[in-house]
Amino acid sequence: MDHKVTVVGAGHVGATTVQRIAEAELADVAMVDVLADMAKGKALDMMESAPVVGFNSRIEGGGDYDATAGSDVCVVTAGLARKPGMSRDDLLAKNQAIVGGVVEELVKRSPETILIIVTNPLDAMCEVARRVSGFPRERIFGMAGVLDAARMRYFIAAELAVSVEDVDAFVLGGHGDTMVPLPRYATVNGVPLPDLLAADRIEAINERTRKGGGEIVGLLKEGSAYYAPSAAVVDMVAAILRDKKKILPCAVYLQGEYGLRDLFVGVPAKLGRRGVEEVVELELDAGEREALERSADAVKELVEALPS
Ligand code: TXD
Repeated sequence: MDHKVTVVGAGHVGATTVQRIAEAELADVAMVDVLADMAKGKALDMMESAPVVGFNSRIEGGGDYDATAGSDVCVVTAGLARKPGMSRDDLLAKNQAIVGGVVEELVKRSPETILIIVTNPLDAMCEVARRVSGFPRERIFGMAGVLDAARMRYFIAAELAVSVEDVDAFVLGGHGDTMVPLPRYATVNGVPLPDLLAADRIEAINERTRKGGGEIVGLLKEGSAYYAPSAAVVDMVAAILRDKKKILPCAVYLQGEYGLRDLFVGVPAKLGRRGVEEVVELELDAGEREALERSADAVKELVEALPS
């Protein structure tokens, strides 16, 4: 393959991401986990599916970071997942140590890579990775908005009984209960959502979107969502490797956009071969702006809780 992607964490999100990348023949993949044999076993199992599924990507699994050298993109999913009743924020300290250590190993071997952070609490883990890597914001950002928007798109499509392919939506802000669904910018085949659905139904969709992660956690009992999260990661990886210039909501280190500075917050970003090539500033009304500021405050609080 022309490209190489590393995925750290061979758990639910990581392994499913690797499977999706390989099956789409986007790149060869190195899959690393502290549980080295588990990563090796999953990689071998996936390679044994290749003759049947018909893909030529190579997958190498294990615990050794040398296999990650020269990666175009590195995806960090290593960490602990939420358990029922546990907030994303409870994960802060534990995952800070894990993500910091992982990023250090990755950037040593792939100094030019693009880092996509997935581990929760997402926005704070992006900051941990930024500090450790010293990367410019073009090459370090987080996955959350594509997932949150995908959930919103699905809920809209189900409510209106239309194809998911016809539905677009944006969700801004931090990846937590304060995220900001933007129904004004949601469309069904170009028609704005508020023209199609009553305000109380829209608010119900917003609320279900905000609580989308928790809904899955509550049902699974153990672990958290991974099919939609891995699909969202692969959307971003494909946009980068194929230089699509696709506009996707990502957690980006803002430098004055949306009136926010030195903070990772979910905003629409143009993804291409250089990573985040542009931050797209949507016009927000007073209520949306206030919600985004509240969400940014929640991220700031978490980041300030990080021991430096
Ligand atoms: O929208 C989003 N950003 C998210 C985030 C959507 C879904 C999941 N989200 C978060 O991703 C979740 O809250 C977790 O923090 C991560 C990974 O979730 P996943 O469901 O994949 O968790 P698993 O199955 O427990 O997998 C984590 C793996 C597991 O195999 C551990 O052995 C490994 O991480 N792990 C490590 N690998 C390498 N190095 C270190 N230090 C390490 N520590 C744990």
